Amino acid sequence: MTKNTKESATVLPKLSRRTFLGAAGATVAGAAVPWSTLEAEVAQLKSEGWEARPCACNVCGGYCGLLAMHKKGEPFTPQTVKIMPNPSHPQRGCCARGASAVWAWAHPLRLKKPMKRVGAKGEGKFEEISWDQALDEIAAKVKAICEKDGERAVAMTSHNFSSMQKWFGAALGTPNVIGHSSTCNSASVMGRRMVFGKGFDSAGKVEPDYERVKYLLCIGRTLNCAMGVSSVLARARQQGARVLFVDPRMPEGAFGDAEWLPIKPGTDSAFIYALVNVAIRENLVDRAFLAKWTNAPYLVEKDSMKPVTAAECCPSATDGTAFVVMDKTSGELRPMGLVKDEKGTVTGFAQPEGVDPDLDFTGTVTGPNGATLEVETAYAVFARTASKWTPEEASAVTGIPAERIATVAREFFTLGGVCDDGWYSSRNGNDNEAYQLMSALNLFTGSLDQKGGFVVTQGGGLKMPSASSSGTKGKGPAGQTWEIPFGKALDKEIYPESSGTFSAVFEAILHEKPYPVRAVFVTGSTMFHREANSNRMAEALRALELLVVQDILPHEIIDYADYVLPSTMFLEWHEYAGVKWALDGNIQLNSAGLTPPEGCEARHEIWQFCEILRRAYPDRAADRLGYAKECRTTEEWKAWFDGMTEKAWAKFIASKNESKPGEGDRIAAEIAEKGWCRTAEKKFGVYPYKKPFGTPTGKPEIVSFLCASKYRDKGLKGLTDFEYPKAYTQPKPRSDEFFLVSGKDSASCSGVTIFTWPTKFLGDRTLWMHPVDAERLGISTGDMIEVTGIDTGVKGEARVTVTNRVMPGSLFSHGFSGGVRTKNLPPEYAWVREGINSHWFATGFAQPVCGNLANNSSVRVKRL
Ligand SMILES: Nc1nc2c(c(=O)[nH]1)N[C@H]1C(S)=C(S)[C@@H](COP(=O)(O)OP(=O)(O)OC[C@H]3O[C@@H](n4cnc5c(=O)[nH]c(N)nc54)[C@H](O)[C@@H]3O)O[C@H]1N2
Ligand SMILES: Nc1nc2c(c(=O)[nH]1)N[C@H]1C(S)=C(S)[C@@H](COP(=O)(O)OP(=O)(O)OC[C@H]3O[C@@H](n4cnc5c(=O)[nH]c(N)nc54)[C@H](O)[C@@H]3O)O[C@H]1N2
Ligand code: SF4
Ligand SMILES: [Mo]
Repeated sequence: MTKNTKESATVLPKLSRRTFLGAAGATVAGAAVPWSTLEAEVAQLKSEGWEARPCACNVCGGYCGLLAMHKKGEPFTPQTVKIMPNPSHPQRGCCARGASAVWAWAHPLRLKKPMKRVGAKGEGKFEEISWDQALDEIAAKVKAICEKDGERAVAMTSHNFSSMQKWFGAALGTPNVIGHSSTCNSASVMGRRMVFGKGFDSAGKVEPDYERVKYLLCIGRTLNCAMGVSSVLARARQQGARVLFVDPRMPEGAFGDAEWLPIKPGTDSAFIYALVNVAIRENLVDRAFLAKWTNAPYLVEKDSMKPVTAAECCPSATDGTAFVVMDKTSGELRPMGLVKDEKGTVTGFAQPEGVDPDLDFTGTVTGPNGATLEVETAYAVFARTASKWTPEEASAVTGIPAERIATVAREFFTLGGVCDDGWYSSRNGNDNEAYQLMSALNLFTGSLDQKGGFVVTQGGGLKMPSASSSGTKGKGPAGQTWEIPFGKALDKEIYPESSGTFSAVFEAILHEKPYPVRAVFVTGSTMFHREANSNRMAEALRALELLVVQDILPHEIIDYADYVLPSTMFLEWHEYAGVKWALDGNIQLNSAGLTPPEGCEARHEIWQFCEILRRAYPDRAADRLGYAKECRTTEEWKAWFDGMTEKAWAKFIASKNESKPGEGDRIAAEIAEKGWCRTAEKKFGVYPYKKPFGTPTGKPEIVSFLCASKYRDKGLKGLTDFEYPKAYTQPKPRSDEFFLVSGKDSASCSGVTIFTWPTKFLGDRTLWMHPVDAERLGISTGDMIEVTGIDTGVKGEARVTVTNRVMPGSLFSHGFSGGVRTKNLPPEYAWVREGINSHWFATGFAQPVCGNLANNSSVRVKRL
């Protein structure tokens, strides 16, 4: 244990830029793995009688390409199965969690048999029961609940398994299959929706061109945890690309040649406005691009930002719904409309030739009936907001020195910067606005859909049999359709743009608002390490009539379950899928070929769902899913389910052959050979130049017309000035109060690996504190502190690591390390209880309109 010196208290780590890649940190260095050596290793193993089976890793849900090497003829054991990155794959899995998937598969704690709760809820006492008993009892309870309160009283949630849950939820007839997004990416989804529109808002749809980027700005985006992107980015770094992480803690990716800029939590908007402030003042923004290809010159009403339409001021326009610009050439207003096909789908732009839109117009326009409107351009709104945020003003809020902000702005704009549009974004309750700005920043540089810029990805174009729902329509694997009486999920009634706010279900359970929920199915989600405000969740779980958990390991959530169903994992599945993080469109095969280990009666989740539905409502299982009789054995199930998959695959291949002779055969051969295949090459320069985006204007928007038209009175404006987070009380600076922030690292910290040895030895269950704070409070590395939520009063204890990898005034904890309170655990796993779970202290605040949660909080600490 070392005492901190005054020097270490004030000096932040010095990071040299542009050193050799060899100096780059953890996973980014992973990218320096010589892939040819790996190819040679695979070839060598094959020559020794190993077979290479492709799989798509689902440990964090990224679907990176792996190879499961298996010694032919040997039973599957951790010794006879090696998990390796698939060397040729466009998104090669190269992180420690993927590699440890076999440990999770054969884990001593792997759930082996169905279990029924015998103790009190939360007590973690169970008896093992047969599959028949579990499925019959669950089916009977589901039926009773549906008869009493309707199908919508059954809700479901998961991390990555919504498509599995729809086999039950949609077929049963509940709209309440509600995912995890509000604790993960719903603010970044909403940010993209505001700027690029629907269809361009999911993770991976618009991306930095990581392979060619010259200057990448990552604001609260660590990359090194996420999805093999870092191995692609490493190629750009080898060419001298600069990477800058703006984060209250220094992520692993910022080792080596990248830079770290510590920022006070919740102040990202002020930082981004300041970058634009400098760029506008120094004439660095691409005004020509903004004027031609964004909604920047479009007129909006002053104050409300409501978009002005042709009907209001362009009497000659044929389309009254068109938006309006001031044409500099003619000095007149001109309509900017859209071309739509018979179905109403936007296919292009309808705007007069030769218009030169004025970016800066502000003034009064007169409507057909003589009424006048005070208007300005969207650009004027943005520029005015940004004008307040001089580097000095932003510095006072963000804690970043003003001169650094100015330098970053200049570098970003002159070196062809791209701002990552982010992913995990559930932090401070002002995140929608910050993520809107992260995407919008890329419009000011004009790099949209250009090589090395911010681009639209291609997509693989594969559809497999599934059950799904859209509005009030359910759809089955063979095209069956049915009515779902309540089309809208309950979170959407409260948060209209939600992409999954499960905390709304807690309210429905506890207060029957907007209506009661009595049963919940949790498929593969730790819940307690996912959802902010653990006490509120525990209270809701206790109030349920039925909680069913389908998992592979005994997480804290199972302690509250009435039934626990041992489930399969990706190494045991057979499926075709897309590749998430690549510019080209690709398809891959996930088929490691493993079966559950000896003594484990795990069954496929969709089988479990089909069986519960068949036992409760045999007609719905038969009519909607084509599941008329029980697939009793795993073999029968595989014949039915995998058979359906293979039939759909054969149809896909045939259709490809039909559209281009030989194309389907090429795809089939490449999948068989290497486990993945490119189906569409990325074409640059398409959006918005040749095809419109999904926004109201069809162009990327610097002021969101969706929000300005629909949500300005509901809490989300077209553009929002920086506001301090409402989710928690601001901690007092230089006191015993802190922001508590969290995130991930590359070695561990996903719920899947919580109980594995790498997490025991590499997982960090301490709280990071900056040396200046530690010195003021007399705390040293290894000391135990008490942590109290300022807004929740909840208490916890953790050891401290004193490090200047976190900024003064903030504490950092790893999201999935520590604070696991599962009762049902042998003593040798007691280490998982060490430390805190940051969700204990969080308020559970959800943003209006998109329902994004704040996982950050503020806490008070005391040395014990
Ligand atoms: N090891 C590991 N890797 C994973 C996962 C995992 O569980 N474990 N999960 C996967 C999933 S589901 C996701 S969504 C991706 C997410 O991957 P990323 O989107 O790259 O995000 P995180 O790694 O969560 O990092 C979030 C960062 O935000 C910082 N932060 C917190 N508050 C603020 C703030 O107010 N402002 C700023 N600027 N920064 C802030 C945190 O310190 C943290 O470093 O990772 C994936 N990869
Ligand atoms: N403090 C803090 N909280 C966070 C985050 C953070 O950075 N900090 N990150 C947030 C983010 S981005 C996300 S996405 C959420 C994720 O939080 P979770 O939804 O909990 O997701 P995972 O951590 O992936 O946990 C996966 C769960 O599925 C189980 N499982 C694994 N494979 C299978 C399978 O094949 N079948 C079944 N049935 N079960 C399986 C695992 O045992 C585990 O219980 O957490 C959020 N919470
Ligand atoms: S980043 Fe790691 S854990 Fe996530 S999918 Fe890729 S290999 Fe698996
Ligand atoms: Mo996530």
